[in-house]
Amino acid sequence: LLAGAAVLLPVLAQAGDLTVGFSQIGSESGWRAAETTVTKQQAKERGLTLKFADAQQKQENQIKALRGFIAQGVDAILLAPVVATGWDQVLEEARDAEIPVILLDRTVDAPQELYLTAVTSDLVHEGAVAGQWLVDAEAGEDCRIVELQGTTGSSPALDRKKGFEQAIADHPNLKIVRSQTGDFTRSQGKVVMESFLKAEAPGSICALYAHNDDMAVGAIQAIKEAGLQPGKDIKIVSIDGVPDAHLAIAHGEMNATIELTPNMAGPALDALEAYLKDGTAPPKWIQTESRLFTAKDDNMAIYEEKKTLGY
Ligand code: GZL
Repeated sequence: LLAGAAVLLPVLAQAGDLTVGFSQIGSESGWRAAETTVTKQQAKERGLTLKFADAQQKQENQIKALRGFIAQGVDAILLAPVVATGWDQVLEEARDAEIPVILLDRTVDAPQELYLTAVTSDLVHEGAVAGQWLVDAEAGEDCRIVELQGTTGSSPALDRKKGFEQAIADHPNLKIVRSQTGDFTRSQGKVVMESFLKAEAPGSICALYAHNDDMAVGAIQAIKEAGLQPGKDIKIVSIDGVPDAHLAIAHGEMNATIELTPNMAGPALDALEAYLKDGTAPPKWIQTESRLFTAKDDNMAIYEEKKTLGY
């Protein structure tokens, strides 16, 4: 019995002993809130101690949080980087302290050796799927598009724009006539959509491409207040697959969304535990899957199921 305990305890203790610092961007969108919920659940299930820091979407707060985690001597750091640049210095400090950093849902323009792995979707592909959906929906008809971009300088805003533009490049009937950041929030999505509607001749906007559902939901409000029918007068394609996007599609007020899983922490913590256990180095990119949802799907059933997941 004693021999058995001698073997089991160190393994159990190892999992239970781990302390992981998590620098989260904020709670700017329903998807972000779900990612936080799932990450806390994943840590709890694994017996990890998670130190959580909300940066209210400010990079300086994330850098401060990372320095705090380093000073505390955490075993590892999870970082959802609000923007892509400005991380080299603090990531070097983590490396010098031999604390592995794993990126969640966004990437950074820093040398790959400064982080263990990045767990993200293929953000360019998401933009391309959105663009291809509109190419198919318009089938050659002229369509003037407005675009609500995500947070300026963030990898999803850069890559989702790039993918969408690549997908429509060979279709001159599709043209982006206005493009501005709504910072991934409902409130800003509404404000910027109002400005688009005021700036453009009535009835001249054919479609909205929003880099996330929260901005699309805000824009839907603005479109209704302008006396137009979202999903019909203005087609709407977006990304995340939050419950309210499925509800809007079920009501005919939105046309398509590309699902982003909120569970980035599962693959991240699997890779971390393997690395800490026996030095197994994960690939620098662990890709999560994306899936297109349209009116053809049972959006009410998906809404009911997803709204229990902490969005
Ligand atoms: C994308 C992620 C984005 C979500 C938004 O990977 O970083 O951030 O699409 C969130 O909802 O604000």
